[in-house]
Amino acid sequence: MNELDTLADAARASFAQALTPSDLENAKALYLGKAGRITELMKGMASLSVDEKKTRGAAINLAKQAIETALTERRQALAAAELQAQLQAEALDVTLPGRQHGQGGLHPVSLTLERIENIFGSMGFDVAQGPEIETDWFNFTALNTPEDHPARSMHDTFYVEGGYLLRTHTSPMQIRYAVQHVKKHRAQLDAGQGMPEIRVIAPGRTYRVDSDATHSPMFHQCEGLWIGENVSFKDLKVVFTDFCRTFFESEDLVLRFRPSFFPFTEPSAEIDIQFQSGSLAGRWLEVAGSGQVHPNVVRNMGLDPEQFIGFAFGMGPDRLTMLRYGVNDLRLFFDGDMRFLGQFR
Ligand code: 2NL
Repeated sequence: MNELDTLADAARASFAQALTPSDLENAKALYLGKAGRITELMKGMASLSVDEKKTRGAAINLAKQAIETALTERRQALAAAELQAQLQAEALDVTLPGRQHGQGGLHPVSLTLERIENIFGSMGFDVAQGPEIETDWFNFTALNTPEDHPARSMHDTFYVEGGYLLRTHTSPMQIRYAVQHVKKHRAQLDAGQGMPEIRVIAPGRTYRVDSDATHSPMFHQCEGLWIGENVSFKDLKVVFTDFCRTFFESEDLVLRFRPSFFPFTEPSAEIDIQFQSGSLAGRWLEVAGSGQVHPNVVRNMGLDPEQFIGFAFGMGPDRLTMLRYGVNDLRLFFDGDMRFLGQFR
């Protein structure tokens, strides 16, 4: 083997040893660079005759071409290996199951509120929503609740900075709604033309200092109010009976109005229901408080209690949800455990 073949072999061997493109470029410089072996051999031809230069030059060129071919092949091999490694690293298993986007759903209490709103909506009730941080006036005073009433104590009500409190029921929103309604029809009222009836429900979050299996410091309430010139307890019975039978999808559901007391109504009644079939059959279950709106409260709405009369009721959507779905611990609704909450859709 002549020295040029040996040189080409050596180049091939050193290219083969290069494992990265930059190693390969360093190896190339040794053979094909400005100060490389081929250049050196070319320079060595200076003292040769013209004929000798021809043969020697051709031989060196052959060796150079062989080295260049080896270089190109090695470059391609390294690039292919690099691509292969990258493909391997970024391999996708197209047979893996896709990521599931779980279907969302409404909270069970939201489902109940939606049902309540739809049922009362179909009976001509507006739905009013408003502040959860209230003033003493709207939460207590306007509702005929005396200064020394236990509900106003710090043991029952959360007070916040600035003399405000967290509403303990949604009735303040009904007072706000009634006041707006009356303001809107003031001129009509003053002209002795009356006004459209007030028919509204106020669903939403309410707060009390209380926490056990059946009480949560945050709970829901839905109050209802119907005020007009000729609205009676009979209307309350019809409306609430209709509501309960539709809500519980039970036409033979029986209601009982049991005398009670609330500062904002007189007379007042607790409303109990009794299922005639199913696991709850035969038991009286308390579902709401109600009554004829107290004259002082009618006055605080800006109306004359001699002319306007009506009824109000208040119920707990959390408890209605427990009854409807047979849940026995209220806290399950507010713990945020998806294994529980995911069962309602
Ligand atoms: C209960 C008791 C009740 C009312 C709420 C009310 C609202 C206005 C005027 C008069 Cl604006 N009354 N609300 C009346 C009677 C009872 O709720 O036990 N709720 C769960």
